[in-house]
Amino acid sequence: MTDDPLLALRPWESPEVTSWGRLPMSAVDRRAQALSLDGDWRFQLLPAPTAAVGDDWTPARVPGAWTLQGTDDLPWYTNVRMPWPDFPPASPAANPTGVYEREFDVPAEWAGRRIVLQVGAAESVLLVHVDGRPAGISKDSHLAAEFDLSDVVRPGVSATLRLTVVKWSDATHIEDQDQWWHGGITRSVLLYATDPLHLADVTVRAAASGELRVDCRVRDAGGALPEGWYVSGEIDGQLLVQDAEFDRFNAADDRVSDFLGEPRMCARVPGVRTWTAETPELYGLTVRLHRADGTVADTSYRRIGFRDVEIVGRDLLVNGERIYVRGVNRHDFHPLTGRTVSRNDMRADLVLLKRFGFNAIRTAHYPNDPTLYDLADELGFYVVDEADIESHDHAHEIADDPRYLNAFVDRVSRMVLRDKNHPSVIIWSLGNESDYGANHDAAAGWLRRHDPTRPLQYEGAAKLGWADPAVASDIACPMYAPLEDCVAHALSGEQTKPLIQCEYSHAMGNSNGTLADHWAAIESTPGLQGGFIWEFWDHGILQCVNSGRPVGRVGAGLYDNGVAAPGLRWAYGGDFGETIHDGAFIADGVVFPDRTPKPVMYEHREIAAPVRLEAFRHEGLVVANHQCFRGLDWLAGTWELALADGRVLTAPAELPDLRPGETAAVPLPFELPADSGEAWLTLRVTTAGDEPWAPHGTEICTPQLLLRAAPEVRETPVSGPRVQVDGDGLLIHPLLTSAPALSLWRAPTDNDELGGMAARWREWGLDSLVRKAVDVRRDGGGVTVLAEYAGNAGVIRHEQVFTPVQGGIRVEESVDLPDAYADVARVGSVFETVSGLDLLEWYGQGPWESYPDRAAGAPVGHHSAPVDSLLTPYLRPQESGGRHGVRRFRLSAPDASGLSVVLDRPRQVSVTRFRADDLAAATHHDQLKPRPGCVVHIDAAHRGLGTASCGPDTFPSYLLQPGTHRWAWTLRAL
Ligand code: IPT
Repeated sequence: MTDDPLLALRPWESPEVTSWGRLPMSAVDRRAQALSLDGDWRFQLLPAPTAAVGDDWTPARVPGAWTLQGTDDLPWYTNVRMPWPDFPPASPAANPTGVYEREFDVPAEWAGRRIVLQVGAAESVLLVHVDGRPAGISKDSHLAAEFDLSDVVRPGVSATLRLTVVKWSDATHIEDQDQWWHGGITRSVLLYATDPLHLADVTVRAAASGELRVDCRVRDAGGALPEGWYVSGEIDGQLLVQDAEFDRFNAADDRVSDFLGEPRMCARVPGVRTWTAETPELYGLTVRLHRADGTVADTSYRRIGFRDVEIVGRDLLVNGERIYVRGVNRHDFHPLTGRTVSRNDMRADLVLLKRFGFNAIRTAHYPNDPTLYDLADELGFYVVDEADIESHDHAHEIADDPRYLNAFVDRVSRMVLRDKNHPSVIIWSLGNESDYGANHDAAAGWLRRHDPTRPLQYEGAAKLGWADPAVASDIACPMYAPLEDCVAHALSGEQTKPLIQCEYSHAMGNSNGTLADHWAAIESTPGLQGGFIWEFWDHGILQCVNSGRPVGRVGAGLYDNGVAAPGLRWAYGGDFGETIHDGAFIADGVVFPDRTPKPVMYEHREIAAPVRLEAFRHEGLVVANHQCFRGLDWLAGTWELALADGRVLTAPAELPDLRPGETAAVPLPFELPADSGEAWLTLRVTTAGDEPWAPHGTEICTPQLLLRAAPEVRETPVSGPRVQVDGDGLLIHPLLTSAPALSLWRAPTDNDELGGMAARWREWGLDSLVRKAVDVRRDGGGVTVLAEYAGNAGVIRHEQVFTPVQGGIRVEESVDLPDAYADVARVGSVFETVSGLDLLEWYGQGPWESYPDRAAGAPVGHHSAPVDSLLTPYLRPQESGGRHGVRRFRLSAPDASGLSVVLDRPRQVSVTRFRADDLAAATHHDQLKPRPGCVVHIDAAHRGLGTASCGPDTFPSYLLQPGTHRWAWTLRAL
């Protein structure tokens, strides 16, 4: 038994206890007036909350996770499964408990003031003691907890603060999000003082009309409010007026007591500049609370935005306009510090997202760091703010469990109270993956009453019926719904709510196939308004390979461009010795753990392009403004004409003056040179001036049009020199170390593995086909080779015809794929080159990686890159580095020797240092050993990527059919 009353309550196994001694959440931001208690604290990790605290202290960083700071309690990754078997509300007896202690000085000038401690976030139960006396309890791991310490500290005297953080609890069952499990105090700890007479809360309603309403909640620490206090306010210099009608109404209402500390102020801002994600116009609002003598007792300052959000019919409107939601799901994440993220890092996240065309964030799956919302207001993002409720593993039991009712309402209401004044927040979310029950309806009831100005959504409710008016979701917000179901719903005549997928296009590994198809449908189907890609980050934790421990502390130069330095690697599930875990499912973001964009980011950037190009008959173009609120004046353009013969012509572009949604015809900027073959026109669009998120000259998009198609590539056979093959009919060539052979396999992507395709390919033996030459025939200088590959679902016949052509060898290939091999990874040739060929130059799509169903963001042009840079280092090695639509390429050494390949038509090509087997055998990049030569794949056809690791596979049009495939290419020495 313990004599500590907080421990005696055993709050880690009492879902009804959400807090004790905690102040109500408030939107008044005290960060600017606070003393920081961040830094190194005394720390010890106990095996259980009831274990005795000893004398053995080590320093621990606050804010931070102890799981990343050298303790033996390491990060642990599970998705849906709880890391332990206990049934809610129980938690395991072995329960790491961090005890943090430090002294702090209470300034002498705080005498007579109200002194408040704020703990930014603690996982998952926080117990507060000051000088050994209990001061409070809090749960709700991703929102701040405040405690009034006025009665327990003495100004001018120092005090000892102990924060005890219990890692596992009843609350863990509703914090079962798909992320690493950590323990610690993950956001800042602050101390501030106010006058006893203070602004307990300020609620702002600022409409696009310029109407402003500010509701204040005034309280006095002593209880009764003193005589004669009043409030005043101003917005960018304009004074607010107290709403006399509101006061009169309240005074006449006998339900309102004499204690009326709730004044309302109003203003009308003429010619208001409205807030949207495209035009994030902010105004400074100051609210002052005065004593009777006019002196100021308390002040609240915040930036606000004037905007409306409403649902009309099945459209979500911002300021009366239908918007597109180009969203991403975002966790608070950092590869060194876990869920502790600095302002600079959050800003960098948002700047990157803006530059790649995103305009919306879902704070998956808990309220993100408060600074994120300030930055979203400032840089312009629509935010779906999500409450910290995910009971995934025990969803059904908990949704109706009255013991958790309090926690549901607590978490939703505290989020709303904190974030209600942010213009960026346009939708509230009740949480994620928690089934649907009475606890949700209770929280929704509170929310609708408290904030009728925003819609709410909840996927678990919406899935009971996308059009059902009775469920707690104003948005049809499915996750990973097949596109055809979304389109069918929009066309059904039954749709009543905007359809915006809360998660779609799962970015695990080499993924996000069909993103462009989704957006083609969204932009052409009334009722579809977008969605949130899953997700922003790959949650790789930087790990020392030798010690197996996380690096943990921020230091320069540890990682770069998606690849960890030698001796380090990006850890995923299982790498910290977790007994149960979900492996690389934690690495499913559009950026690497160091925020390097994956190729899908360029795909997204183009899909979201604010300026588009269309062909206009034969003599002109149509330029279109695809924004909702802005003209094109913030953009500049350059025309670029890429000709197949290698020439690139440029000319400055004059962007037409277009309002949102308008189009204009413009003349062709170039006369097409005769005889230059295929011709592509690109409009390179950059920022004309400095944007808060992009300096002048930042590339925004590169819309492209084909002006003239390519003539067919023809080669004329010549006599001699004879093509050389060995006894097995394998090509002998001085530049090749391995002759061109049939390839039907790729190192499985995460989608291939989790979607079941890879297992099928292995079953068919496609990963280890053995070649047998059955016929080698000479015909003049050429050779025809027929080979058979004995797969487990039938023999595959492959023919190669080698013909001498001017300066090289023409290779014509065909393969007959029996019907049993429906849906293989690729059909093509693979060969390997001598070492030293380190530069790839190609004419085709690029410069970044592209695949058949993810090729909208890689313009056709003349590209080059070092071979060593071509593989994309997805955390778990897999097929990557492919380039789509390649017409020809050269591989060269520094002395300009090397080889060139001309393809019969645009093909998928990849050049890396790795065989498919090498990639498939490795679990992490530090295990890969680059081969000295190049491994070259030329694919007649390559399967789309899809998103089957979570969600739909690629579309049938991107699958490979059985039957005969033919392709041809010409190999020359340079
Ligand atoms: C869905 C989750 O909401 C999200 O947190 C993440 O796990 C994502 O999938 C996949 O990475 S839930 C899934 C079981 C549909």
